[in-house]
Amino acid sequence: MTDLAAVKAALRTQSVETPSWAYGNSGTRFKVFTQAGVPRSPREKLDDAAQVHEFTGAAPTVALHIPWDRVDDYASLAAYAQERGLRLGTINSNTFQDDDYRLGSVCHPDPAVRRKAVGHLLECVDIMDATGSRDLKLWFADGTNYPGQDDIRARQDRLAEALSEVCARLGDGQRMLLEYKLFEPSFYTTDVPDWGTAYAHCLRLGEKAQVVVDTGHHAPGTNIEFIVATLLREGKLGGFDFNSRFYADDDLMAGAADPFQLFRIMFEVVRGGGFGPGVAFMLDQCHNIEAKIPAIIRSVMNVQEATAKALLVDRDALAAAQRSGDVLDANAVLMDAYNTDVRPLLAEVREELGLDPDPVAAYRRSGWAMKITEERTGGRQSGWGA
Ligand code: LRH
Ligand code: MN
Ligand code: MN
Repeated sequence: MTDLAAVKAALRTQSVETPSWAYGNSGTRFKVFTQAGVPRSPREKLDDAAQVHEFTGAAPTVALHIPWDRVDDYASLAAYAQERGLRLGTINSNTFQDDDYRLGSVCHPDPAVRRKAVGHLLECVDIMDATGSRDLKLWFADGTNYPGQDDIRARQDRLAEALSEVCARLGDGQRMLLEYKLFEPSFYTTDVPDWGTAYAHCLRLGEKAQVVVDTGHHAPGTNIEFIVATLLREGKLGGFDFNSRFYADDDLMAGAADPFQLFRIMFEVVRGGGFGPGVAFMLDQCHNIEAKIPAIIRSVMNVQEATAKALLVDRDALAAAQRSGDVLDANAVLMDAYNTDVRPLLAEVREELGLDPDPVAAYRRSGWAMKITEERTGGRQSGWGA
């Protein structure tokens, strides 16, 4: 039997970080569709993020991407966030939108380019000091397009050197989250293509370095929950970039393409003791054709629904079925939880927190969409294709 009060208590503690870039215009490499009322500055992105938090009660932090969210005074941006009931969250570095990085950034064959890239990463740590952020999230577009283009192994050595310099700069309580991605924008080799490579680097770097799993960064059919279970077992799962994919790195709403996969991932998180402050739940997605703020609210709710189902799994019954080798029963215990309609439970949790049980409807009624459409003109791109 699952203890419903404990499930509700756990759900009340869950928070999902939203990415600043999800509030801006974005698109594919074919077209960016601009929308009316999108933010023109980091402060306006925070205004929108505050709406997501107001209606979900579960999105108190906002991830920044540097230089997309570059400002003169990060402490005052943090104060602005705080006035809106938010905190600035993970700082995401960007070493992929500069002409100098054609052949890579921290893995580039030229030490001068590597120095520039490391300089940017160190600047990101300075920003963390000013914003009070705990996590630095590193994703590298580094790789090669053609066999023989560069020395695969030397590139790993350069990467290790850069990471250890940045790791050494981290203060107490700060962490480095290393993100992997199968391919793209490089097509032949990618310098951090998979969890094994990220894990190997993080293991050498020590306690402050953890792996981040972006759910859109795997080959089709990859068993992501196995990766999650393994990383948790090794104490190396730092967090998630949640989003959905059908084909490549689609960055669709979390839980939209495959809610069952999100449930299986969340079950391994719960099972592996990862439901706590050590594992960051973040969204990393873009909204190219749908309205952005309600899509982000929906994504937060999708993560909550997957979590609620994971928490509802009758772990004693599951263990008993597993012990007795009853394959069908064991599977049925898991499926019972997955097939439970948790929406009424989450509505109750929201009402107990003084929130509207239906965050999307409440947002729509609020008039915020109309207000920003009237007040904001000339909205910015998220950074993608900028
Ligand atoms: C790369 C990525 C990484 C970036 C973000 C904008 O595909 O997932 O996390 O920082 O997208
Ligand atoms: Mn990501
Ligand atoms: Mn991605």
